[in-house]
Amino acid sequence: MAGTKAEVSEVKPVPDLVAGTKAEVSEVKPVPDLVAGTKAEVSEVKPEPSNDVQIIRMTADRNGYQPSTLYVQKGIPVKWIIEGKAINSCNNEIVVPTLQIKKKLTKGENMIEFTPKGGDVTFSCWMGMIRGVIKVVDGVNR
Ligand SMILES: [Cu+2]
Repeated sequence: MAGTKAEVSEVKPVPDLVAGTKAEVSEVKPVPDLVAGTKAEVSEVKPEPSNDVQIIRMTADRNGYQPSTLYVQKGIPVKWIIEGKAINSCNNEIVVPTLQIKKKLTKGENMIEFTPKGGDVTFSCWMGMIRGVIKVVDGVNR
């Protein structure tokens, strides 16, 4: 009956845990459920997804406008919230040529609303010293 090897397969070799040879084992992290309302502070760069509006946040402080590169999805209205953390003589007015906007910034939240039609939206302080760009992309789920 060739039954002599019945129990052999229960003895499994233990892989050597030689230092440095373990690879990729610990990289599998559980993906948190995206239950509505539980997402918090994930990224300042990508908009919070929504069917009818996308919100991007940026701060103005003594380092300039941060982040200086933001992403929005084409065709969906944007609420661009600029948190005035430290307003000074440099950052106190933002200029967005493609939107024909010049906006004085104040401490606290400032908001610019627009709908990206395609083409990146560059901006700067009124002096042109500190600069940034809103990249308009077809899809932000990257
Ligand atoms: Cu400036």
